[in-house]
Amino acid sequence: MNARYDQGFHWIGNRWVPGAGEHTLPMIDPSDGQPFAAIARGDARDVDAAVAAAREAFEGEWGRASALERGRVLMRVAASIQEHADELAAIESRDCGKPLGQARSDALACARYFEFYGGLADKVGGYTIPFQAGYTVFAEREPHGVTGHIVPWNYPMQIFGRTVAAALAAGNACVVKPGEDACLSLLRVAELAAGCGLPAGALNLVTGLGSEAGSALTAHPGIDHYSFTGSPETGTRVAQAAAERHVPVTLELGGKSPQIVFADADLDAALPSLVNAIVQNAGQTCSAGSRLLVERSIYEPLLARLGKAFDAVRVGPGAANLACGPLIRRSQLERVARFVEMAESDGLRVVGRGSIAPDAPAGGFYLAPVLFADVPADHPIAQQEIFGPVLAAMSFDGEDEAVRLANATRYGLVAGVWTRDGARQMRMARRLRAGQVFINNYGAAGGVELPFGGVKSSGHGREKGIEGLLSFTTIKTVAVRHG
Ligand code: TXE
Repeated sequence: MNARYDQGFHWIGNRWVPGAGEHTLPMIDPSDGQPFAAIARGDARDVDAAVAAAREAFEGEWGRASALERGRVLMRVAASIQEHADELAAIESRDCGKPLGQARSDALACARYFEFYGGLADKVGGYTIPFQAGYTVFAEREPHGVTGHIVPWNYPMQIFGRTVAAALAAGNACVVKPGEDACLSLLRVAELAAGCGLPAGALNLVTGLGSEAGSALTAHPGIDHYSFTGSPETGTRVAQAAAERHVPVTLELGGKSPQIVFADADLDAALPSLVNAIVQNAGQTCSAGSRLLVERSIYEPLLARLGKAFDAVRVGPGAANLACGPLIRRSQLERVARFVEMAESDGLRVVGRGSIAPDAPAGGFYLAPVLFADVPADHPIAQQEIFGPVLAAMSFDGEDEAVRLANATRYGLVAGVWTRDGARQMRMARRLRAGQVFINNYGAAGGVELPFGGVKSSGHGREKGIEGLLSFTTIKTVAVRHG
């Protein structure tokens, strides 16, 4: 069969499989609003087939593979993704609208996850436990079995890499429901993985809508663990469905992350990072630095510099590789535009605004990045995850107020602190309620090795780093009485 990743097929048991329902969904290019490819519109029957294939792999060749063998396969997958980075970047850039350079970084990050977890596969073990005389007791790490992965559209390759590579390294077989707005790169990566010797059924992708394929996956009795990245509302539904069967869930639900700048900070170092943290991927980043808290004595001078930097941001099609691309879909553009209009009609001060390149196609989902100043802490643009290039700035006096403002949202994913004062760095790190705190940097260049996840409505459980692999294992205690 001459089927390919962009022609409306699922990937099940290392084969392109048409959807049981014979329906497809058009893929829309965010840069011009035009359909350019199709994915299968999966339903419960497709999910059934994928779970059955995964179960067979888990009980068969993949489940029996040694940790060393699993690691070697994943390392080959990493090399293959790296070799195909340009091709994958082109797919991802068109699918998501992200600038080509960002898409290439995402492909390399995906490769790095496979490399990291491939290397880790045979290095994470259990332990023995001192117990009563005549016993030997050990705790062994086991895979959950068949893991369900619900991946969004904003960073398909990165989020797929960080959950799927970790799950496979731990010995699970995976069923992935990627985001319906952007998922073509993942179908291609799955095909590449098969070419690297990943056995049939170890990795399956069922495409389609969240309300159809997604909810069929969360209701399926054959799934032993879920990882979900997306909105808190959908995360709640996923967790509720999993709770019906007492299946563990890892949830990464986004944020409203603060960047906190003290008067003693190295502003030359901070400035590009403050802009990039909200403009990257058009602000559609779970860890976007979407709130800016600035110590009062440098508030106006810093805003003046930032305003100029925002003014200089150009927005255009992914292929043009400007600083900022379009938003993912028309409804997301409308949602972000509503926040901007609300802030403007509430009289919030605009300090800087980028511009859309004059030759950007008319049908694309473009929005110029904008910096608002003097935003009240309880304003919706300071509280809600906008998921667009909108930065809300406010001033503070002293550490206590900075901490209070920083912690005053429902989220707690990431926080950034800019200060030269070492003791303050440590105090702030302790007091901020977030899963990651970055001091004098933001995001640590992706940080494949660094445990990542949230507190409060940002979710629970950890991905990335060694913790990410542990999330895909469970402990079995074996007590041997030998006298
Ligand atoms: O998210 P959803 P949407 C946030 C961001 C954004 C908002 C809405 O604020 O503006 O969410 O985006 C699948 N059962 N984030 O609507 O619905 C869906 O198909 C099972 C933050 O795209 O959470 C997709 O694969 N699955 C975020 C995934 O869930 C379901 C990334 C995410 O979709 C489902 C994305 C269901 N009933 C959005 N309904 C982050 N943390 O980075 C949907 N899905």
